[in-house]
Amino acid sequence: MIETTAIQPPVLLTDDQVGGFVARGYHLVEPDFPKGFNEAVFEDIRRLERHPGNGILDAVPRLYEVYDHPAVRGALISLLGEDYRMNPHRHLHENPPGSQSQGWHQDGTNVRHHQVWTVLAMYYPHDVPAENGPTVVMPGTHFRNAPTDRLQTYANLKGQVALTVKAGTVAITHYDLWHAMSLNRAATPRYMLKFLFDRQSPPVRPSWNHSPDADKVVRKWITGMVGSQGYCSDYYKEWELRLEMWRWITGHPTTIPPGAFKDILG
Ligand SMILES: O=C(O)CCC(=O)C(=O)O
Ligand SMILES: [Fe+2]
Repeated sequence: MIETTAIQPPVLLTDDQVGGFVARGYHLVEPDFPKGFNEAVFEDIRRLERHPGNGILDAVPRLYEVYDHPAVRGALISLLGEDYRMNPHRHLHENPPGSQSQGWHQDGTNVRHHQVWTVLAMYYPHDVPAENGPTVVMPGTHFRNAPTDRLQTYANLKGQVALTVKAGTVAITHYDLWHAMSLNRAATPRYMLKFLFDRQSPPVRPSWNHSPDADKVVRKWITGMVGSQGYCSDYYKEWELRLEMWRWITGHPTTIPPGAFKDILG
């Protein structure tokens, strides 16, 4: 008899989680990898003799298990549709002890939009406490196309979030989200595997665990304060943009006239 390993069904996101992604521009997945898995990846990386560039998947084949995990696949299907693809560009980011922090930036070129075509999926094979040089993200900035030279002059931003994560976390971010590597004050390097995933076709219906009551659930994300803690006017200036993204990803190819969110969400 031939034994086959059953492929586990993907764990799709909820309306609340997709709403959170739309408003903040990122979502954290904490897959339940088998005991010892993250440690094994960590060891594989430490044993690499040279940086493999895009060859990291062949150099550390265990990484297939990260991106095939039902929780990771489910999140990617939810945000990019069932036919999403892994992009050939991927990179092992080492943040060595004593590093300088990186400037705020957006990856890719300055062709930005309010849709979800590409995400970064950053996997951390070990715990990343604050002193170990976490990736820092600025919630809500995937809606802001900032000149790269201007971004470089920004330092700590009110409301920035350091991704202090536990081993095995996969941080999925909108491709346009502002982010940066922070300085590593610890004695050990910080590793992060950055993989990109691309949507192949525009959404025609929600590809997550969607309920008919979704609009009630996401209203708090569309109109809630994201990013700066405390009053700032940007949060309501983004309402229309968030709604535009939410409508697009649920399969409504529509442009929202200014102020129309009240008619749509009640
Ligand atoms: O290493 C990190 O935390 C982020 C690195 C990064 O964003 C980059 O090099 O583009
Ligand atoms: Fe980056």
